[in-house]
Amino acid sequence: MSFWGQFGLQEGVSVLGGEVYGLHDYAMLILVVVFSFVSFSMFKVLLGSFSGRIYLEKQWLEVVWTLAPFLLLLALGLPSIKLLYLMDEIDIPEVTVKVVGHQWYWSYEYKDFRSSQYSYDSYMANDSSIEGGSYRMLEVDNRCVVSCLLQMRGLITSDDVVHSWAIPSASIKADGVPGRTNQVGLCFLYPGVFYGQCSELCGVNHSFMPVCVEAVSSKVFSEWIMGNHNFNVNASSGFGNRSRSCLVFIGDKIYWVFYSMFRGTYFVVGLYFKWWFYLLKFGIYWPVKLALESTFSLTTWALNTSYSLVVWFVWFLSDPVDASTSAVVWLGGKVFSVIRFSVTSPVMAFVWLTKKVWSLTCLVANLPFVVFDAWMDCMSSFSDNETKQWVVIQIARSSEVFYKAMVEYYSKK
Ligand SMILES: [Cu+2]
Repeated sequence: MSFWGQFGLQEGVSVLGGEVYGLHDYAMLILVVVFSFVSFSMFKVLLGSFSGRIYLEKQWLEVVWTLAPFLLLLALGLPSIKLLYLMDEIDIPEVTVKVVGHQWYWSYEYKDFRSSQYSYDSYMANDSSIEGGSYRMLEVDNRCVVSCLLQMRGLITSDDVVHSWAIPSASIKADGVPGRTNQVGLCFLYPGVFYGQCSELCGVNHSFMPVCVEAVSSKVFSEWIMGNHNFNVNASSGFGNRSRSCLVFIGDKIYWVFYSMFRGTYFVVGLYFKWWFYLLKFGIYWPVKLALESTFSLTTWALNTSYSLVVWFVWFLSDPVDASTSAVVWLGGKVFSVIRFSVTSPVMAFVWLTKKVWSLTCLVANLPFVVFDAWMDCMSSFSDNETKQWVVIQIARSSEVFYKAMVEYYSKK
């Protein structure tokens, strides 16, 4: 540990890594509070007089020291369990990379594409081959390439003994067991190179089989994967050896020109209408509506009240007796009108009072639920909604880029 930044976990670089990082901070917060309270109590007891004549029995104290640990355990346990299940859940992955542990290297296989495969071995890089900026004993000759912000899945298995594929910054640690497959989600938030090591004692060279993942954009990734695949296309599959006549080729070109023109016009017209729609909606409609609805009544009320107060204060300065008398009479009038209301129409007054009491009771009764609800809500995830929205949008965009590249590639075959 050379820097303060290495005191906690490594910063989360994947969707789940970020969540785990948040859970760690959240748990630490509770831990610090508990530790402070317990150490304070211990010092208090040790430095005290060792006599407890006052606290012989206290019901509310027993309730508190039963409920508080229960709530703390709930606060620690619930988000942790939720995250545990989330980490196991992998939504339909676009690409799968199979990770196979060997004594003592890793190999990566990409086999998601039709009749095609691509695999390679990844050995630790020699000290002599390491350039400035890379890490000794962590760098490899062939990195595992993944796409950032794309739903990817890692299937981890082993060829000989139990290994463990681990990348701490992405909160990934999955055992590679011979004859079994473990699955992890790989959804890195940004491009970069992320390091890890085999985390299961697997023999003499256990320390010398690092994990090195290079996350690239989905465009670069799709180009890389298409460029490297060894396509075993057979003639019957419909791909490949398709000869096209010149006429079909010209027809395709004409179709493409008309289609592009149509798409372009559609886009421009759509943009024009959208422009006016959003201008009217957010530029005129909403500001006017908000100004009229929420601020008008409040502003007039506040202005009226402050104006009358200022007038009264000026009056008070010039003629204190008169102003005070008038204020007392005004207040008396208010009180009198309340009394008169309850005396002349007791049923109405009773109904009004009951309504008020009922609504206040409801508010007080609902408060614990509201607080609990808000608490559960903030515990359920450690990244804010804007971040989540951004991630979802970026994943959708990356998937689109990836699919387009794939469709383009196959249409050329
Ligand atoms: Cu190993």
